[in-house]
Amino acid sequence: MKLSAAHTLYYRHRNILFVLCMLLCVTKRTSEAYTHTFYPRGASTYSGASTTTIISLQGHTTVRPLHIRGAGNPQSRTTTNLSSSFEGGLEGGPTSARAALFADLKEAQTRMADDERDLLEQNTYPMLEPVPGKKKSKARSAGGGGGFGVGAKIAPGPVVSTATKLRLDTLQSEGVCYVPGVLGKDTAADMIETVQGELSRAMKAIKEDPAGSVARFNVPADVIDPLRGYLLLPLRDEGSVEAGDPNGATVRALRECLSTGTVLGDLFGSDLCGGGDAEWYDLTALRTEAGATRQPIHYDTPYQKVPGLFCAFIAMSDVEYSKGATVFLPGTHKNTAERRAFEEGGEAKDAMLSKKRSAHTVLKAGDAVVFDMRTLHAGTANLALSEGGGQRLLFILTFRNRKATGTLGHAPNLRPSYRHRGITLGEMREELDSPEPFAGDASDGVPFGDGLQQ
Ligand SMILES: O=C(O)CCC(=O)C(=O)O
Repeated sequence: MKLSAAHTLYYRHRNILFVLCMLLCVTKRTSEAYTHTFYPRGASTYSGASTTTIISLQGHTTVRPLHIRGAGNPQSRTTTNLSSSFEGGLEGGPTSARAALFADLKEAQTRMADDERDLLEQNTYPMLEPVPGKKKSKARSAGGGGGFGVGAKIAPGPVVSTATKLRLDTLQSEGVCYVPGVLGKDTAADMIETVQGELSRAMKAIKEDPAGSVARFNVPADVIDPLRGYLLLPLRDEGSVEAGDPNGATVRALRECLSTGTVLGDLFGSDLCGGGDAEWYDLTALRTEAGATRQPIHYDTPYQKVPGLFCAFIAMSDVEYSKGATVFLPGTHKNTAERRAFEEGGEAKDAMLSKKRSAHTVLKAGDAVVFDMRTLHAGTANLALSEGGGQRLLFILTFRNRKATGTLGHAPNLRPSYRHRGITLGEMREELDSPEPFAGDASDGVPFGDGLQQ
């Protein structure tokens, strides 16, 4: 088959692209690093009821067909133009080189991700809950990341339930664990409404002042991706602050996720994840829309012996595979041959991926996947609306284990004035136990506030 010039170029240079993409993936969570990376991070405009989408950033339009498994391919598509969504002046202006670079990079990443999907696809299975007392759990034997490695040593720590111990064991041996029911259904539903409200406020704010984009979306306005992005959240959502409600949806969600004795709180509070001293690191919502392409396989923090970052992706509504799952490569948080093949790239990586059993999340509203951020993973494509795609909203919490002293590779995914203050899980728990959480000062004498004041 004759390859187009673009394909030929891509195949010749895909190893270089791979290294570039990995560097980007490691640093992409940092707004500080953003000017060097152009990785798509940020919430965005809605693509509307399109079947598929072309990303058009500041006049630079990508017209390549999306190659989404399970969706008619190539697909008809509509164009979402960020310039028109953010009329009134964007950082960088309509000829922003950064926006053009972003679009090119995004296209290259999608090609790489599609190749990886083809290699992984035969061995990808839904992630199941870990099952106790089996050498290989159902989940694990099905390739699930929820496998339970009997005999894996677990760090001693606070007394925890058998279920929590099983999850910790799984997290330690596989690097990832499916944890159902961390948020009540009502709280999850309230969070959707709250995040939608925060998103409209943030959009309005950056329309008036595009320079505020990094503080709210973690990326400059001219590279906001209409189909995939992060929204940095306040500890108390604006709606509840305005209503004078100390127990708004975000506070309730944090209580259900972080308090001692809760399913997720007991994981974050474990010695493995850093205990009460663990530093609060991410508070964000991840949104993808129908037509969002698959991400390349990546880790969020490079390998170091002691795991530095643990993250929970919590579904605010049911997420079918067609809306985009997260696919994990269990066990790749360790310095194994598989992990080294990934780092080596090229044929070694392809050979590893073609044999590797991977596990993708299937989350109902309120369910979470918790992972050691050294673990290889990727967001899969959110299909066209006609193929079952649609908005996916994840509530994300991350804590840093202070015992890990090596480089973490990314800055906190937090609003700017929440960062680098050493706010701990323990301190957040005390606040959540108080009558007016996060309404006053933190232990450093500075107000928690909305995270935006500098
Ligand atoms: O979209 C997902 O499920 C995964 C997102 C992710 O891994 C990332 O943005 O680093």
